[in-house]
Amino acid sequence: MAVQPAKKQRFNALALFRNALSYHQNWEQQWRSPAPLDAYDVIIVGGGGHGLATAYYLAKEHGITNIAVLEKGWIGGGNTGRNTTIVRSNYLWDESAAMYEHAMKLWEGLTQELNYNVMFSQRGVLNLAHNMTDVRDTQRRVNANRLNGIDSIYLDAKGVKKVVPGIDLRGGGRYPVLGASYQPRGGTARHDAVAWGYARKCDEMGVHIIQNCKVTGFDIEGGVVKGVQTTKGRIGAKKVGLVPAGHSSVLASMAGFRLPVESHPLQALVSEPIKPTIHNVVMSNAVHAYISQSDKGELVIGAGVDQYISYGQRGSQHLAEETLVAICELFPQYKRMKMLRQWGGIVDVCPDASPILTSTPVGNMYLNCGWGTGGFKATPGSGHAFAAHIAKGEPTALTAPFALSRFETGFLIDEHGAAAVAH
Ligand code: FAD
Ligand code: PYC
Repeated sequence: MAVQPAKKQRFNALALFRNALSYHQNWEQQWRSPAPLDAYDVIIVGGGGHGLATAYYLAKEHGITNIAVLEKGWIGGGNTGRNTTIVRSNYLWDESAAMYEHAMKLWEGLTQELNYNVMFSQRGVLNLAHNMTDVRDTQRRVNANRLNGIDSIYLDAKGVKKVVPGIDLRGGGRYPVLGASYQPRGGTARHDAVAWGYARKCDEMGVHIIQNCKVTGFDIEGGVVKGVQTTKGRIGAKKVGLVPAGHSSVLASMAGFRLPVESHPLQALVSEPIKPTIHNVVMSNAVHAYISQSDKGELVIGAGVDQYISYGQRGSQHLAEETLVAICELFPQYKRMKMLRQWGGIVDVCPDASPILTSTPVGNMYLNCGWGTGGFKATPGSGHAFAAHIAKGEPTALTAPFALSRFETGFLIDEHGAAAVAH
């Protein structure tokens, strides 16, 4: 089928009508599927949100358009399409606040930037506190957020009830709600639209998106990367950016270095759809559960990570059960709801629960990984910052604190508290 440049695609009512009558047979592709060239200026490995965003900002802000994004499956089919879409920037340390708030500001204009509705919904995110230690930790984090100009508020129990009327503050006796951090600008976005929006813009600027193309090795000469081996053959590259989420240690090992990451399954579930009942995102680290409601009406519920290491994209049954029991203690009205679907993704977690954005021991090879349970919210900021790092060939103010060397120097950025998902 002839491939149209995505640039020509414009929304108009007539096109909608015509496509409806033709049963969508003539819909133009949003991005092309080109055969790989012999070589590119930059190859990005991993066609998730972070990889596509990196390619987009490389093209848009650094004028590098001779780029291929290589994806072993289909774009957005990894954690981008498996996450529970929570976006917030209320992290403890200055380095993280800078990165996640940078992302938040980009989220706030992303639909316009991409001309693609990513359904960013700033419905507010609460992180509950269930005991005095939680309360003190939460207040400390709220204070740190405010010093960084982030819209974080501490709510006492009455304040929580006002924002989330459906919550049972007794928490079934096990998890009484004493307070919460509240970020009104936090919320949710449509995860796969983020991948599609970036992909369409990348295509418009000439970036090649190559799906079903697994990277199986690297050509390294004199300590400098020269190309990648793939299931579609060898492809040369001046620079390579690795953005493989749950497979970062696999790719690092192909390139001959080791990472301090562990790969864990993380699961989520959705219920049958119901009318709107919960209007914000409620998370509890202590309970190991969080909940929001999708625009389709499904309750979107997530758990903590499975403690074992695995590449199986599914979560274990006992965690799902514990999570649902805890959710029903906080929201007893959901006890008779039926769950429709359950799935998992593999998250690469660093010892300090912060990501790695770094140059690597291999020349011209760069790595962006380790976002663990919380990278979706960072997608635009991570792509933007990583693109600048790759273009300049050296750390930027945003990426420097997240270098691999921090595990040697000890300058860790401990965000286990703010991660808000047990791991
Ligand atoms: P991915 O979309 O996984 O992209 C990486 C891509 O690399 C994949 O498509 C993969 O196929 C590809 N790849 C890997 N190896 C190769 C290779 N050898 N060759 C070619 N391609 C390769 N974060 C939040 O902020 N909020 C949330 O609410 C949230 N909920 C989550 C819920 C679940 C159940 C899970 C699993 C994760 C959740 N996360 C959340 C985390 C978030 O999804 C990830 O941190 C983020 O999506 C990672 O982004 P990515 O785009 O890099 O990943
Ligand atoms: O980091 O906010 C988060 C998150 C929510 C669900 C999974 N991760």
